[in-house]
Amino acid sequence: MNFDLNKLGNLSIENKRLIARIISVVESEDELSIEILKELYKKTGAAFRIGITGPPGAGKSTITNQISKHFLALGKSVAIIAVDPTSPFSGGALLGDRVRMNDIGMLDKVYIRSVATRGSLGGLSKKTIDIADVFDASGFDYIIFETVGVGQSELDIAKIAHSTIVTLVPESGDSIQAMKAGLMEIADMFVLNKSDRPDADKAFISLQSSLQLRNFSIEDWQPPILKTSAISNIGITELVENIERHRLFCSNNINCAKKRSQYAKERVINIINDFFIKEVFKNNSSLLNNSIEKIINGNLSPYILAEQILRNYKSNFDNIKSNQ
Ligand SMILES: Nc1nc2c(ncn2[C@@H]2O[C@H](COP(=O)(O)OP(=O)(O)OP(=O)(O)O)[C@@H](O)[C@H]2O)c(=O)[nH]1
Ligand SMILES: [Mg+2]
Repeated sequence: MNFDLNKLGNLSIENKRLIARIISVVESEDELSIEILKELYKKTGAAFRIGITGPPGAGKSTITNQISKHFLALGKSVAIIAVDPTSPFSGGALLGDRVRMNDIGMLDKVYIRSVATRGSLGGLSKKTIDIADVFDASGFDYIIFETVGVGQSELDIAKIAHSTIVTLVPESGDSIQAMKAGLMEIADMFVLNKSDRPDADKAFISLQSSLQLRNFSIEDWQPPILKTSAISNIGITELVENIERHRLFCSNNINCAKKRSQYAKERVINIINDFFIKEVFKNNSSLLNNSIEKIINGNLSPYILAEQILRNYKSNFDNIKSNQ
């Protein structure tokens, strides 16, 4: 793959062809992608990143669509990353009634992209974060991540989003109480969507009482619960107001700052992990593959094999060093 790094100077939200080209290099995880990511990082930092998660069919795409329209009306630009291969954004819909974003997808100030994470270790893939950097460097004002609330990716979303919205629906009434502790903790705000449906008030009270069980300190942001009926654009203005209120709160808050530095550290560690694993197995994948049978049969301890692989890696590394 080749790419002229000088072209990065032309990166802008108007240049969708260039954005698409860069994303495809980033997705390929070619060595070139690292050069590109290193170079464009200096242009990042201005975009505000919003994560929307929740159970399948809760209305995440409908909400994404509505808040995007809201931002567009203010003259802002929006990049949307649908983190899920079955997302309607990718066209691979499982459910017939999924919302499609065609009405905003064609606009100049909108870029929609889906990313597959299934099969990648640890939920949200590295690619998702890298693609967000591409959008950020291109100058998008908002980046919205939609992730379906299944598995690890919903919890990871909080690491890359400045504001995380957890979407629930009245029917999730009982499951609100049983909601995973993790999900409770990542929410900067709860959206009770489809509040046009019966039982919305009951679900609201149930969510409110589960939240009251949590202890907030004075420095903590208190996640509001917002009722929306996204399909009719009801409650969307309040939602956007709360996103902006949270943004302002976090711009000057010690806990938000701590969270950000923790995640930045994690990102570096993940990059090193990835790099290290690749390096270690450059010359050792056959040793691993050929020894698996012995491990299964109880003839070789996985610890011994791991040590052997690391020793090989180290002696290879020492050889390279002494030849330099
Ligand atoms: N009654 C009602 N229906 C809604 C509302 N918001 C969305 N829907 C409908 O719920 C269905 C699912 O909406 P989506 O926005 O696709 O939900 P999603 O959470 O993105 O779904 P997945 O991506 O499949 O997890 C669609 O038929 C929407 O029209 C609402 O406020 N009230
Ligand atoms: Mg969706």
